[in-house]
Amino acid sequence: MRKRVIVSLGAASLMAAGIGGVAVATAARESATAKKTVTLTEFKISKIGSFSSGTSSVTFTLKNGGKFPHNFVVVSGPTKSPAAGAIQISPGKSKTVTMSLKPGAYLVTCQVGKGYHYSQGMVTSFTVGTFNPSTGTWS
Ligand SMILES: [Cu+2]
Repeated sequence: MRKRVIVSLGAASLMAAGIGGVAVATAARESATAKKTVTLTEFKISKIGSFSSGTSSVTFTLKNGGKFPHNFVVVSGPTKSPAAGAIQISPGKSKTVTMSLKPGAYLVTCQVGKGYHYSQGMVTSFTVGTFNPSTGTWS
């Protein structure tokens, strides 16, 4: 802890002295952390968009602009174990599939391109059954 403080002060001192290399390194480190404000309302999450390559972290400012509690869940993609298996459909083709699904809410994505398709908007959801807010269960 003490060492970090010393290093930090050292970098600040070098920047104050006008040593460009240190300033560039500091700028690169700053650009790797993106910031985004996201507003959640009934029933929408504002567009998040994309972060430039080299972004190593994102600081989200989450605003609930609605009347109900909301939360924010980031599911990384592509998932390795989809809830109901990935079904590949070739261009111009169709498939019929029957899935056993328990009552609940499901997120549906197209994971082609290691998540690229869903990053472009191939994301939707559906529900099975009815949610009972007083018990917090689906049936
Ligand atoms: Cu797709």
